[in-house]
Amino acid sequence: MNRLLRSALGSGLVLGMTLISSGCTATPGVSESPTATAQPSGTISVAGPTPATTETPTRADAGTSPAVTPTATVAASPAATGASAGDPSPDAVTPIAGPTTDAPPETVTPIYTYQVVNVYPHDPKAFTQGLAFDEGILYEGTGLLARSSLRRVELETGQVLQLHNLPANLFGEGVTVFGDRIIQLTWKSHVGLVYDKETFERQRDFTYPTEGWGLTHDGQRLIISDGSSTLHFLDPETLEEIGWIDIHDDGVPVTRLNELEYVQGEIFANVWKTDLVARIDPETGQVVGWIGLAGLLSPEDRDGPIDVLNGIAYDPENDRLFVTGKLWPKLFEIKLVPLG
Ligand SMILES: [Ca+2]
Repeated sequence: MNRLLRSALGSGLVLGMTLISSGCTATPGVSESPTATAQPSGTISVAGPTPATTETPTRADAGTSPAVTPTATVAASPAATGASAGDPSPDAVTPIAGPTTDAPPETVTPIYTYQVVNVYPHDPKAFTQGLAFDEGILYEGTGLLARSSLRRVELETGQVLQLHNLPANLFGEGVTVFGDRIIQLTWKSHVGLVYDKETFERQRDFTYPTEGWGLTHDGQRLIISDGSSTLHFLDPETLEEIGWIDIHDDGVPVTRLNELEYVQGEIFANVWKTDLVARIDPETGQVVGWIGLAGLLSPEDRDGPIDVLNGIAYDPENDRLFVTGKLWPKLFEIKLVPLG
């Protein structure tokens, strides 16, 4: 484990806050006002690599410690970050609590780091909440009130080829392309939007009871995250819920699942406020791997008001995986590299 951790840290994979040792330099963040919702005791929480110094933990599970701590990248985090549900408020900026020197837990879940294959420009004003790739084109949903949009984006240039602005009262979230339709969630409005893929004409709305965070599909079902450890499955035609699954690592719930992407039979989910992506078996809900994406942005890239990692898209035809973040100036094509 220690060898794995050292290797991970050395390669830019920065681990959960209870795993971060003195080798990690904290980057001060900005405080936010979490819209905290109590989480069940014993849930896993993961902290990212750019710790803030001003956030006050408010989690209901503070002080508890799950019996099983699952991966080298994820630690039960008694002093975990503050907000445990709800996406960032419009003025939220890069979050995360600081490192500790707690001893790392044991784990058996595989860890991956990354190799950058290509770097593309990304609109630094895009508060990315959803990302998808279809037939050579990126589709991106952005958030924030009065700034939310649906975009068709040229990968190579980052140029916005088509833009649909959401009504000012809707906070856009996850996006997926299903056939000739694009579907977009909203954060707290309980309203999903269905568009014609070509014209961006808003064809219909639908409702769901939870918050809306990430969205993808497996060809048969839409898959929605709501900020908890639960993923919901929707019928793509009726847009009604047909099932759900709880996501865990060795039995410990993994919360704050955010942007989603279905990749070769797995669901990839980035965990809000971290640089971690969970690889999830959709049949069992088990996390089968953790991807550490710390270090994608250079210090110069971080000069701007960048926010957290958020945005995974997959090109199945060419086996290309893309990631970006909220207000990030770059979008990365990466390949996964197993650690250990
Ligand atoms: Ca996605």
